[in-house]
Amino acid sequence: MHLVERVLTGERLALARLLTQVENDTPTGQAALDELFPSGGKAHLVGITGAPGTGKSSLVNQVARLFRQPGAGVQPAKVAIVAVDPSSPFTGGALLGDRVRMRDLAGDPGIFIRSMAARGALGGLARSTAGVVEVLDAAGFDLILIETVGAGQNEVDIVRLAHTTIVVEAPGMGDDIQAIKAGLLEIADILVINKADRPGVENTTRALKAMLELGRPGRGYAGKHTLQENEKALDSVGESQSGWMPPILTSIATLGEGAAEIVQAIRRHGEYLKESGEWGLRQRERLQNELEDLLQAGLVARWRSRLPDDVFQASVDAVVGRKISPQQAVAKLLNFGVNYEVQN
Ligand SMILES: Nc1nc2c(ncn2[C@@H]2O[C@H](COP(=O)(O)OP(=O)(O)OP(=O)(O)O)[C@@H](O)[C@H]2O)c(=O)[nH]1
Ligand SMILES: [Mg+2]
Repeated sequence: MHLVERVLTGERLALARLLTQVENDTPTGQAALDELFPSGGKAHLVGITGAPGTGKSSLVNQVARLFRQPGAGVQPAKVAIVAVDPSSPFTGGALLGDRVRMRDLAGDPGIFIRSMAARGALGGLARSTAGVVEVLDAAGFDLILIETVGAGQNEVDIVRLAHTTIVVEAPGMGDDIQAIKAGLLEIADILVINKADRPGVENTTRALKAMLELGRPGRGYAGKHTLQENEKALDSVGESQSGWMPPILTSIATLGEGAAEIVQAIRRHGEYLKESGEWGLRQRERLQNELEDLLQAGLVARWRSRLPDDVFQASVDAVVGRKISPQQAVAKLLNFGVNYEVQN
């Protein structure tokens, strides 16, 4: 049977093989993405990010486990975990740790774990992660947890994939809260202070609240960061303009404490997105960005392939010789493209 069909029937080995093709951006992978695309767009994509070692993997493990427990008559969700390793020197070893920690989930046929490795140019990782997530979505996973270290633009791009973004902090940052990337806080839908068994939880909570209120003034966030307070606000979705207020939750991932509240918050946020129409908006924005990126890359590649290299090099020479500015060179080259098109 064809690889894509085998993936759609839930064959794990076929899925793993296909993900490798997609990750490596092979023709097989590209064709499969085209074929699978109509089957996607159903999964709840949840990004988990935060500084190295804050307990993201431990939390992902707990959350996945809870989603797999059958609720009252409800079929447990099929969960995929994508661990993105930005291959920085200090996370190199952590990936191995993740595998060991997640091993207890591995026997469950409703859970699929995939580690991604950084490859190629910047943006490449975000793109291949998007492809991998697209395949998992089409393959019928209801919940896709994407773990990435919140370190830079590349990670923010990965997080942009998600419907729901969880930012994980650990206490002890206290007053030194600037250590948290303000950009990460802005994209947080749910904040988790993990390692709540350590001192300094109150300080961190206070600092996070202050930062959230600074970043989103006048939207009624003051003090309302418990899930219960959010529930009340959510009941009035549609009536009020207050929107979603990121709850600040605490957890001890190593003991599983607080995981149930995180699961509840993920579910509520998913409902909020759907009720408010933001789910569709986010989806549309993401696909539009993807379309624009691809269009740009495609146009440049096509145009460049038609431009004889000696013509390009002559322009480089002219710029290097300060005869014309880069701007003038580009104008000339673009014109050349037009003339070339007309002549041929
Ligand atoms: N004391 C305490 N330790 C924890 C808690 N959660 C995780 N840890 C420990 O913190 C270390 C890092 O946990 P991970 O889950 O690997 O953290 P991570 O954020 O995924 O780490 P990277 O992927 O390397 O960024 C491990 O030794 C965990 O056992 C917690 O709630 N309390
Ligand atoms: Mg990890």
